[in-house]
Amino acid sequence: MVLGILASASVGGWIALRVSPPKQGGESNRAARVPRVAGEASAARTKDLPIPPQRRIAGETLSQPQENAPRGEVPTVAPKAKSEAFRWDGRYLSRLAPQQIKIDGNYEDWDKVPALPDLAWDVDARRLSRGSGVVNIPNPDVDIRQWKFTNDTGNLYVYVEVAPEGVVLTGAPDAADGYFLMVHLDVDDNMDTGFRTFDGSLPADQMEYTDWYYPSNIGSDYAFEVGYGNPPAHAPRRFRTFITYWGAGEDKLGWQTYQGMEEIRDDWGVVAYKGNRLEMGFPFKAFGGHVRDGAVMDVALSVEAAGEARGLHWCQDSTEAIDDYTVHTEPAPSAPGTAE
Ligand SMILES: [Ca+2]
Ligand SMILES: [Ca+2]
Ligand SMILES: [Ca+2]
Ligand SMILES: [Ca+2]
Repeated sequence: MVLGILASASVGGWIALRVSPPKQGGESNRAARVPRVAGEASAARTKDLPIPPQRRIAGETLSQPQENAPRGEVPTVAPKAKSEAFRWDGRYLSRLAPQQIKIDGNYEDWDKVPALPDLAWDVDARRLSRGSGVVNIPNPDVDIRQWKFTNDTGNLYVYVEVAPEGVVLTGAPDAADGYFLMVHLDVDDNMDTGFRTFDGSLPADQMEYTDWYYPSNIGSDYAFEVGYGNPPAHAPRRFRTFITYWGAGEDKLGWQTYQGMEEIRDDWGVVAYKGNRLEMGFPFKAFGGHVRDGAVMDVALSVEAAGEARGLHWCQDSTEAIDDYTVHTEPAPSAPGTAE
């Protein structure tokens, strides 16, 4: 079985990419017009980058809240772990749904969804210094600056903007690099099921990646993703959308370490991207019935890359979490913006 993204005719510098229909029926023949970025990526190599001073955070400060994390206009609630500065109030955010989003590379349809900001130049390569703190890597392709999250009557949507000088999905679709953009979903609102996207307190045999997606701290049962790997760690090397699952099997939720990850569904998502911005959607039905009207979830975003296109190391940036996002497929009577 090979489901892939099939490149078709190039029209006026845009490549129309058709995402193969999902195997189990559902959304079919959805096509996203996805712009060519390979040329832009190679033009934005290291030599012209404004490199900020390297920033190191001592190991003991890892568990401290980042007091200066930008919160934006969405109300926040208290953090659930010391590593977090805050959590965005998902119930406020989800009252703005459903929204009408089209995955087409135009972003005006996101205007009514408030942005969730992220620190500038906070990309880290913790695996270079595991146990001794954060090593910051100035990779603008990975440096999330703001994101948005919403749903309509049958799909989850994310909008992502990295640093202005960055290129999202650097080098796609014929990547000489590795790049993954993942939206972590704690679909049962339970930290004890799924994979802890950040937990520095776990024992050593469970540590692999548990300090990687700092500061996000949710029990991620699924992630919906776009990306491509750099072999041999991630084979085959191809551009794809997919769903990662941490659970007991067959969409049953359970506790897993990162090593319990399975990539279970290819090409259910639709993505459009250009320059430093991206929008992506995945249907509820791709999540084993756990995402539906009324479902309460915690949500966080991570972007990671091998950094080879920049002459840098593998690094990641993650966001603070959205707390208790509640899927609404009908407009709330008192939703902001609906009252006249
Ligand atoms: Ca759009
Ligand atoms: Ca950032
Ligand atoms: Ca969970
Ligand atoms: Ca961050």
